[in-house]
Amino acid sequence: MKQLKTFAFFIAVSLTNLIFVQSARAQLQAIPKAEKHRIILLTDIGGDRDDEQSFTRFLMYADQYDIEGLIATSIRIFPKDKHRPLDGEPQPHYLVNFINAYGKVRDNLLKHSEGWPEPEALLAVIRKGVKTGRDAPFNIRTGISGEGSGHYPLDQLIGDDKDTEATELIIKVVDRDDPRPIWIPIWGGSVELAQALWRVRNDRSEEDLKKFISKLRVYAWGHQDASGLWIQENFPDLFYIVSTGGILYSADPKLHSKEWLDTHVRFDHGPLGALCPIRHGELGGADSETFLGLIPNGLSEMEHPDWGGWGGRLKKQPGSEKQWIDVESNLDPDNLGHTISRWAPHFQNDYQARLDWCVKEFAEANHPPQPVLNGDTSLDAIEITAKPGERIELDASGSSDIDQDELFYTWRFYPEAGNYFGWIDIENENNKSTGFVIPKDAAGTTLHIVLILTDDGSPPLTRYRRLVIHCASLKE
Ligand SMILES: [Ca+2]
Ligand SMILES: [Ca+2]
Repeated sequence: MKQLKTFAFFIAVSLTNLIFVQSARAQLQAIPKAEKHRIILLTDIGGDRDDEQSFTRFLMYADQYDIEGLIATSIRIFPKDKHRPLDGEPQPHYLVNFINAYGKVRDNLLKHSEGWPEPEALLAVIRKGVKTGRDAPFNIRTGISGEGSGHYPLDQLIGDDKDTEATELIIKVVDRDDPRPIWIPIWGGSVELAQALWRVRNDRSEEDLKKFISKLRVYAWGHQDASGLWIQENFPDLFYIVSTGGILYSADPKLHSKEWLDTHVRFDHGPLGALCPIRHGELGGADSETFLGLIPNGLSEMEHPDWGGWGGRLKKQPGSEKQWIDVESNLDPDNLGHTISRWAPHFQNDYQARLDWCVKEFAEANHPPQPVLNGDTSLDAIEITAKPGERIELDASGSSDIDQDELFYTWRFYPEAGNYFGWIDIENENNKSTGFVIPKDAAGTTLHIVLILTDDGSPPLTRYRRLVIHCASLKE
């Protein structure tokens, strides 16, 4: 009887624990599937350590988007680098190694948020691209090769008998019955995308090609072989960003030093962080700009590359409605990437917290706050129309933090994202609720106001909300 009682007690305690764990789980933050961005990544990982640094960060946000393809593309041939293969062969085993390390920390990540994919699901979408012979000086901004070929001639890479497992995956994923577009961050060359587009244009009607293209959103770090320019010339209606910034370009060097990387990523943060290499003595991560904007944070709206956010701020290529380039590229070529690195204190803290999630319990780590804008709890931008002279109310009541941290509010006019050239004075910009009056001379312009919500956890974490105000012209 005593044994039975003990057993009953054990069952009761176990059930209580189970219920407690489940209710704690139910509160964990999760991005609804319909709001996640779909991604096929093209990376020349194995050729440049930047891709390994960026892939570490990419996996640390695997709960924030749907990864539907991971394509290892041709590495660049560096004749002087004795540590790397020299023939340009793609290196998919790097992807495997990083995903296996991710698999070892996934159980702990699941204590902090929901939606982390099984490592097997990621391994299943790895594909190998084609060797392109990238070896010569190449103008990453214009896509025009310098001396030498820069790659094998394009007709040796694109055409009727050039399909690969990688190009077939791209087509299959785009054809999938899912209304969401597919984002394609490109960290090296783009031949696999070019061949997929060639195949669809060759085999399908003009209407079906249009439909296919309308689902794609490309964000390339530079033109790293001749196929990028070929794609832009042959498919001018394709949404295509080319940027050559760096995410930490103008950031405080302390945020990307070897010491930062060693302290917050490489040591004592589990096997995935331990795989992240040092590059040129620090954390680079230029390729990371191609996906930072896809992390839902209330600021970035990558369907509007000119709005600015963690993915940078871009402008339309002159003469194009669909192709985007860096804002500063013609004005100040030395300051590329500032539109991203202005947010570096926020996204570096965010990355640091996620590395903590690999090894710490929920109560020992920080988690981002959840902002509310004028009663709206989503992370979407709110767009309204208002008249000059009208008062706009700004209210972050209901904003919360899953760790019960104290919250700090900053309301900021974001002039670069709109087209009003005056200034907006927001009253008491650090109050939870405030407002401002639309100036008379803002008639016909668009204003962007951003709520920056930061908690007092360690490290402090930030989320945002954006209010876009279309000011009516005075005649209306
Ligand atoms: Ca790369
Ligand atoms: Ca928090």
